[in-house]
Amino acid sequence: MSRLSWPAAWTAAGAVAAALLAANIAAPPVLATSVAYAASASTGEPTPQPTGSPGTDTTPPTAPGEVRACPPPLPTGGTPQGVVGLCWTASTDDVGVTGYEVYRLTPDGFVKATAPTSTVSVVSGLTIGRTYTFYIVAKDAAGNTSRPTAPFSTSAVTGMYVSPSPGTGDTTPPTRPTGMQANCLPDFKGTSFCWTASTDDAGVTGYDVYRRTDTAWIPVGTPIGTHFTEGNLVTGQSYVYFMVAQDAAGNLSLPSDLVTVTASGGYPTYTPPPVSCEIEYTSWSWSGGFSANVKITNLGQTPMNNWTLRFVLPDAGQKVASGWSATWSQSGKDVTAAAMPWNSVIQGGASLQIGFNGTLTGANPDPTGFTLNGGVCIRG
Ligand SMILES: [Ca+2]
Ligand SMILES: [Ca+2]
Repeated sequence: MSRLSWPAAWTAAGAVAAALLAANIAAPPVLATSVAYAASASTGEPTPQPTGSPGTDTTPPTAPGEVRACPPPLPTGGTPQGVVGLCWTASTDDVGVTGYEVYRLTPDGFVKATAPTSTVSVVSGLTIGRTYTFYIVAKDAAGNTSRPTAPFSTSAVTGMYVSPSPGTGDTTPPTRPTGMQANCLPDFKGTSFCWTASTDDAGVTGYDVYRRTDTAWIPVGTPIGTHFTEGNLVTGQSYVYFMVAQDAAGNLSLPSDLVTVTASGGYPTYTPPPVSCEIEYTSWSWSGGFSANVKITNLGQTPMNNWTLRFVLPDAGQKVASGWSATWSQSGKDVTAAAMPWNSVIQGGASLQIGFNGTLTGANPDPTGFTLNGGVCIRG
């Protein structure tokens, strides 16, 4: 990242950046202890409760846009620590944006890293060269929180203050989870998705899955395998997730692509497979009577058992008198031909022929449609 990409604000805001860093140092550095993570994670969704007077402004700001890395100025002395500079496009609000909150992904979830009032932020206390993932929300005076940005990842660069020594041991994160596949477990009531396993030099210990809410990315599961499910959702509603892989040393991978999953209703009601059949209907008539041959073809791959053919004879004067190769019956204009014991199975791709003789009082139109075991057949 070129320093040319620093916002002009950095130059003017050098003192601000220093103050931000100082504030971050005065507070426990975000990498200080896992206890701090746990304490933050235990609060659940990391969105503070609204503090404004309710009922006045209930419209949240728009989500911040175009998050990018804005490396802060190089240190002028001392032992450097890792810092990340972030910039983004300002949110808008019906009343006014009062500030932003930057959340950093940790092995125990997202923790609030900074709460700047401008569209730049420095997150300090990081390890130089390691990649960190963030999201940002905007706030208004009434405490409304915008939707979170998509996860944004960038490497910590050399900053300006002394930091704790970098970690030792395994510092190589797992590879990024890929191959996100939504609704891969369709029988599950709720959402499901699958992915391709990450790899790691020491071993992937699991995954952390996050779901987007109106105001945050919240942790929703820590699967060990390569699929995730979540119940207690609104059937038919879409949910957006991403995930990271973790190793035993707490190294986090880059975030996966976002995956949008529609919550399913679970075990679907059984719907019989569509009947795949073709009918050739051939008839000839004479004064007061007619005959018809019906060729039934099973277009499917599997045998059709105990078939029943139904069709409608359009003219009220068309009456079935006698038939062959099926048990024939008629009710009004509705004609049914049921399988005989000896031809009750139509193998996949096979055909059989049935037929009948009838009486006429007028015209002899062909039936307009046929069903076989309830499924509509095509006309041959
Ligand atoms: Ca507002
Ligand atoms: Ca590793």
